[in-house]
Amino acid sequence: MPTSIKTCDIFCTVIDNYGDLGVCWRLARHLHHDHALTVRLWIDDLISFKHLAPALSTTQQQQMLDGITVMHWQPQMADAEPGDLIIEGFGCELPEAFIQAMTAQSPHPAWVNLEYLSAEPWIEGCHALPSVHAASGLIKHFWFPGFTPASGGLLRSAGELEQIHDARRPARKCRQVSLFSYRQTGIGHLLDALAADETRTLLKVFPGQALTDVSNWLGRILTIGEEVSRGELCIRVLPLLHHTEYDRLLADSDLNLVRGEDSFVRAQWAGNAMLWHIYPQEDDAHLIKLDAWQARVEGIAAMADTPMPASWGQALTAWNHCDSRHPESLANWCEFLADLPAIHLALASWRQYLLTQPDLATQLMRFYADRVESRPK
Ligand code: TRH
Repeated sequence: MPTSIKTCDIFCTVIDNYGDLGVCWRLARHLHHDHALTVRLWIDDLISFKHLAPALSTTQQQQMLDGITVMHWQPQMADAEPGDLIIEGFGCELPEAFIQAMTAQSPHPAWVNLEYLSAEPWIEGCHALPSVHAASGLIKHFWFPGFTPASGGLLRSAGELEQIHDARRPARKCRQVSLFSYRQTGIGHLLDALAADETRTLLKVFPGQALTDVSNWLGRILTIGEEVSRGELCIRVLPLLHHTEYDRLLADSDLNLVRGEDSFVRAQWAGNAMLWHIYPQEDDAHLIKLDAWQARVEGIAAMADTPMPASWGQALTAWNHCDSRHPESLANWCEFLADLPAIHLALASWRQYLLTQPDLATQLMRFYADRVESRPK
């Protein structure tokens, strides 16, 4: 292990959607801007990446973006000297030649496998466990991001929190809602409630499955830039924004409907009312993760004397069960909308609790600093 960590390689493959990419891109920036590391980010799909970072060129093998060296990771990768810290995003499997180069290096680089975020208690027992890589004999550690001090933490940077703070606007008459979700067959119930509500709502929807669902409800296909009203609901289609702009939009909304992993975490830092559409897994494994997170939020909100209204849990259930056994009518959307101020307070307490814990990049740097310092000299 190096005596101190100055350089880092992050590897990421894009399977579907933007989450893995979004998390790795954010982590790269935090390690560079907050911890002064020189970071190389290896991405196999620059076309997807360009949706989140419009300044990116999709044809260059190597380019600088926001202080990070972005490498197009192709099957035949050029020889590269490994950095001090190697992060394998979500078990993406490092190239054989790169592992050989790590083995040849003295001392060996620190090697981390970044896992998916979960609120389940078992991750605390697995977080930071070492494992010996069979072929090379190198040690790698499993890093489990989470919501408790015994987990690997959440991605957060002081700069991002400042931007969120600056993006908040004083109370307005028109409610602002952002929508970024997976397929939602039950979304019509929420849209009906918003259209019939006393308060006017501006719903900002992003391209993808959510836009298809909203278009189905309207009975016409919407395209980027369009704006349509039904009753008190005005729907505006936005293009995908780059990370900073998206974070600001979440901070400036009264309700964020988010999904996956990275937008889910960003909405928690925004601290406004939110619902999470969790990435659906086979055998409903995701519902256990959903329940674990809900229980943690409700527990902290109750302890802080800002109890979470029952309508939030009901809406969360309906939002995530709309294709299976549970009927969408489980949610009383009118009650949910009326409860938004109390839901906001409960989530503000949850945010406060999360802020007491060190962020993921800081924890990662401390973990290796402690290990290096405690080695026999
Ligand atoms: O795209 P996702 O559905 O990603 C998912 C999850 O990460 C899931 O855990 C993983 O297994 C699966 O991918 C493969 O949702 P997520 O995680 O919110 O990622 C979206 C990224 O897009 C996030 O970094 C925020 C970003 N984004 C923007 O930058 N601008 C935008 O306008 C929007 C709507 C999103």
